[in-house]
Amino acid sequence: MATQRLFFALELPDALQQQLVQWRADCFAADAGKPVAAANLHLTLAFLGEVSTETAGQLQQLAARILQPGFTLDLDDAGHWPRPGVVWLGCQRAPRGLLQLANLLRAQAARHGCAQSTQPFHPHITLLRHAAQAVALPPRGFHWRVEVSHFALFASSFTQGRTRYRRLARWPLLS
Ligand code: 2AM
Repeated sequence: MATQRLFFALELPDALQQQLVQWRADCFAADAGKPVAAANLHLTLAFLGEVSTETAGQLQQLAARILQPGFTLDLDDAGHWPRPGVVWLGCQRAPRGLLQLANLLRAQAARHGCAQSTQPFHPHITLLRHAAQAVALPPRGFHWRVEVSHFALFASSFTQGRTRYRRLARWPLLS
């Protein structure tokens, strides 16, 4: 049966992706980790893994029925998780709307057989991968504000040594 590797996520505006890439280049050592391409910077809400076309269709139908408010993301926190080797950008205080949306999508995914991490959800944008050694983080004081009005479903593929994300569908949040 055909499967695709899927995840629900928040997109970032193109201009913000460019700003983050510039900030990352200014603030992190060149050997700190492997930079995520600008177009791939996103915030995952729920990772589904390899999913059949049928399950993907069911989860898309449920996503289309979600009535959740939009919210404001304040990106003002950064950290390093040595074990997965991830340097991330996140929020000191995650908005309630973000947590509600992610919890709902994660619960629907779990009910459709997509195993969810037992770790608490920590919203983040991965900036660098393969960052296993200690990383000097930029001092607090950075801040980007994002008005979130949509969420989306992405397919992930790895071809010719590159990770690509393709948006399959996008749904509005309530204004
Ligand atoms: P990460 O950036 O912290 O690695 C696509 O792989 C997206 O799904 C990434 O944002 C990734 O988060 C997230 N994700 C969550 N759980 C995952 C898993 N078990 N395997 C791969 N990606 C996962």
